[in-house]
Amino acid sequence: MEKVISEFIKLCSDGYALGWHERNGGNLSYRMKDEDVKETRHLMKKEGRHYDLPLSCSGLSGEYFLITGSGKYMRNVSLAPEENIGIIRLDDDGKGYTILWGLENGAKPTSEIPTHLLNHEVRKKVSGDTNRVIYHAHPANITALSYTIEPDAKTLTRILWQSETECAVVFPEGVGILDWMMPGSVEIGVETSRLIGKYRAVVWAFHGIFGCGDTLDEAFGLIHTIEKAAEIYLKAKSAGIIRSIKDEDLVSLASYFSVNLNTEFIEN
Ligand code: 2HA
Ligand code: ZN
Repeated sequence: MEKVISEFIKLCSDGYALGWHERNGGNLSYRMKDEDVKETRHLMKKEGRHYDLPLSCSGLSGEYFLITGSGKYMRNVSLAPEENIGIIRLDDDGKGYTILWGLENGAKPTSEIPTHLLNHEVRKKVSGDTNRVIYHAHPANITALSYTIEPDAKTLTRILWQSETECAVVFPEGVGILDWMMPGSVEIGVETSRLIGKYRAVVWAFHGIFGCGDTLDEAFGLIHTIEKAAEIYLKAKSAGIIRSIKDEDLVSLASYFSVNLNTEFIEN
């Protein structure tokens, strides 16, 4: 199996193993590098099925993506990659795409393709072309936590920073949160992409989380860290929290590890 495809499959299996992908929950996309396209070119059809998009992503025209399929189960990706994931190429005008490999038997890319593409478009720009991964998962703890707070990035970020010492270093910019919206819609994609320019992870209240990264490891590690912190918070909260990491400790951590802490979320 081509390296880029096997790394993509590994993330799908890892997320499933952690319980983040019940049924067809969650989805993943990877914006391919030239070398990835070269490595997989022999698998691609000259002409494939073409579909129009419900939006226009001119910032991604001509880009190739590895992407999970709509209605497909993450647990099945490693068993039959060509049925559950695929390679698509965005049209030169960014208004449609062609399936060049995989997604066999008439399958289509994930229903969350609006959010994936709009997020890629924003992250490609703000990262200076280094961001390649957009990942959506349904981890239980971060989703449960979204029932306990108002949908406010400062409230959410402070809880997470205080719940595990590494958090302020792993996501010093904080974590965004969107109130409930219709999944799969262009509107939720537009709103998520507005936040993902500032935060690399955005919680969808009562649903799950979107995260991004330059590499599959980075995107997965980010979600994993957030989910672990949410788990610790919920456990500590049910046991009874009597003290926590201080704001001055968060500031010292950021300085020690040379990261740019979002001081809007620091209290004093
Ligand atoms: O792919 O996770 O948000 C199923 C979903 C929709
Ligand atoms: Zn979802």
